[in-house]
Amino acid sequence: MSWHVLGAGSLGSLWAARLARAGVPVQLILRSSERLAAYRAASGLTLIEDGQASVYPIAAQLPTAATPIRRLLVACKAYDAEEAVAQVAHRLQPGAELVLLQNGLGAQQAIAARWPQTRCLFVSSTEGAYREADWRVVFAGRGQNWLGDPQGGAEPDWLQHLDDAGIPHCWSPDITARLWRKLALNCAINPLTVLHDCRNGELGNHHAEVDALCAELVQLLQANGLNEAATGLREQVWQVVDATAANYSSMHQDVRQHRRTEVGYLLGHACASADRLGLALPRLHDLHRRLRQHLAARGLPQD
Ligand code: NAD
Ligand code: KPL
Repeated sequence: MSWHVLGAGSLGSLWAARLARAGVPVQLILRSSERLAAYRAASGLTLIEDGQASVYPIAAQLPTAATPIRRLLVACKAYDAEEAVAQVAHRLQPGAELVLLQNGLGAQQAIAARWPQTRCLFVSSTEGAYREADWRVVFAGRGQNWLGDPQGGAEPDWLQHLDDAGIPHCWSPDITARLWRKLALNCAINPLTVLHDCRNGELGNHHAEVDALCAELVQLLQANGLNEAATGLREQVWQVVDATAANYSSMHQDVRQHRRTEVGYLLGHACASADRLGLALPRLHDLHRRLRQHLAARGLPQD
């Protein structure tokens, strides 16, 4: 059975190239005939690993193609994911599997609720990739992919494809908690690096601010019934800050390159969840307000 990959950006290309070279059938779904023509002119996807470039002439099609979809890897940004799935929804077979690669939370739940006849699996990835140019992706950081079924279903047998393709993966029995923990880490680190215009390591100069955010994020996780995900959050935040001290966070890079951020699915999701639970988290709300102001001042979307 073919994998359809929706979103031939950084992570979508990284997954597609590795699956294709392992002999797993893959089809890319590109958003327009212009993009399809440009892709065909480039003769395929180029993946650069350890400085070595290889071209993968993976088949590509439009959302309007006639073939049915049974397994769809959704590799768009969180803010594009639902609309992108809507464009191929008429092709989804009953019981089709959607593998959702989005960071943060909110997009995955919206997709699962809108297409209840599908099985949605969520992924939390710490692999790193970026687009050097159209159809050229650099594999920038080895990591892990945690996959899980938020409904508690069993591991799919196609995890074997990921083994064959050398895509690191681990089945997570509580993927939603894992995504919440990553969201909390991102909320404690990323917005402050944007507002202070600093590398992760420089957050050491704002220790009290980070600690206070961690305390509210722990309250939020606990209020969501995620006691385990709340445990040791502050310590892990400082570990990540140390381990990535020289790096700029992904949100900082987005803002610097004038790209839309995924704030609505990180801090926005956290604040909306607190509001729904009637939980007062003034520092998190203040951070969200300051970040949105910062984005608006630069002409970037606030959600
Ligand atoms: P990206 O911007 O590089 O790629 C997204 C792709 O989706 C783009 O090529 C875009 O054109 C395409 N797209 C958007 N709408 C579409 C549509 N309607 N039809 C077809 N294609 C469409 O994004 P990315 O960096 O690969 O990130 C994807 C998700 O993975 C994000 O939620 C991100 O936070 C998460 N993530 C990324 C990395 C990374 O290193 N890049 C690491 C971990 C998690
Ligand atoms: O995931 C990250 C990001 O930059 O998005 C880290 C490195 C954990 C910082 O929050």
